[in-house]
Amino acid sequence: MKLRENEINDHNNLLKGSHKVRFDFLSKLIPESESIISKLINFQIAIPSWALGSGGTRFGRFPGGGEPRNLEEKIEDVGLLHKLNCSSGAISLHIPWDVPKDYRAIKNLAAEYGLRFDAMNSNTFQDQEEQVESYKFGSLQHVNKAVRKQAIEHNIEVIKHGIELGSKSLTVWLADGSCFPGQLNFRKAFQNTLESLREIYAALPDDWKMFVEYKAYEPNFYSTTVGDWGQSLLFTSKLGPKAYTLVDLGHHLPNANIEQIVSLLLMEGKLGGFHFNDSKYGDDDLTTGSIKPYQLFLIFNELIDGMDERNMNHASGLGWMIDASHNLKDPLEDILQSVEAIMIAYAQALLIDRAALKEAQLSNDVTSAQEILQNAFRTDVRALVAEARFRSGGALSPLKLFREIGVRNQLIKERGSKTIATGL
Ligand code: AOS
Ligand code: ZN
Ligand code: ZN
Ligand code: ZN
Repeated sequence: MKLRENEINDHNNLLKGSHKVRFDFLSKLIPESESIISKLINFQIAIPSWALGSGGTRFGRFPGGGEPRNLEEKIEDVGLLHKLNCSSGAISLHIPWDVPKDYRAIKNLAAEYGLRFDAMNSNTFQDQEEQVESYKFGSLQHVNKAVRKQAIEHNIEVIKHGIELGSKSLTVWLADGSCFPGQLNFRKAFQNTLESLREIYAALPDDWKMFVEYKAYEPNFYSTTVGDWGQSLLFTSKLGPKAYTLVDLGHHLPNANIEQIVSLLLMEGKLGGFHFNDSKYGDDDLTTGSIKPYQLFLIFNELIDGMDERNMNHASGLGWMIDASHNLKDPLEDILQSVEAIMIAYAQALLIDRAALKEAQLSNDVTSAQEILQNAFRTDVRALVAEARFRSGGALSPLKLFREIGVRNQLIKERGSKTIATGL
């Protein structure tokens, strides 16, 4: 579905008055508001193709209807989100769920919506129908060379699709690991994985990056071969300068200090990017910022601190992606909320008085350091984020407009109520 000509304008005209009151107040409080707005305008977040439909739990799936039935409709959905918030200008594809039939047509369609292709994702965590070897006991780590070869070839295939579409990176997430002590020789599993990754790395074009995503557990519950940032960093360091570690916020053991991990990876020049989401217990893939907004803010604090003058947009080479799965909410509404939460955290982190924070750190003034961070975090910056969106031609309240015009009902009318997007 497409928005009608004046839909955003009409919506904005209704909200403009009250928005202006809040924005004027805020811009008086924040002298650097103009520079923050221009940074927000430039910041884009990639939407994963697999988050456009409802996910599921191990126990059930409750699709809401109108889900995209193919790659074209997925691009259409992200295009709609981007029209509404002007901050979702990229899509991250997954092979084999999103194999393009006609590269040129897909590229043109994405361009029409102002979308670029972020990291390509390979899938060696499931067996596909036509597949010869099984990944039941792992893929790149497998004891059997034939299985490893199949998984390597799949990844190279994914790179090829990505080259055709203009993507510049491959994300490798492995489900490899073991469920019971004794099942696996850890060192052999690591070495096999490294050797396999090396072959994939060798197929990367010069201007490409490989992101190695880590995850503490699940689907394997005893050991995971790329289980934490240490293991990922070990792989990416051995692989070379085109390999980076990817941080999915839900992939840590409980209470891990993710902002510290981010700061050190950045320091080492090995931070590849993010899969933004939120979690209470594990890889919950909940809406970004729905559980731990302060953590998200602290991550952005480290990013701004560590990236100095480097622009925090796609030109930085970092992958700013969402990885989510929705069991209850409308997936598109959920993504709008996630993008909003990321923009808010970024804007709040831009408010931090860095000179004062440095001063407090150097004088061991713990109380002031906390005050400085929390002053920024407790500032309601929503009017700044809305202003950035407004200036880019987006909706002052994307979620409100999404509901006002009944997007979901229109999608159900167009696509049917029983559609289930390919994905998790
Ligand atoms: C799995 O837990 C990882 O987060 C993956 O990044 C992602 O969910 C997957 O590649 C999508 O299928
Ligand atoms: Zn992920
Ligand atoms: Zn995950
Ligand atoms: Zn996740």
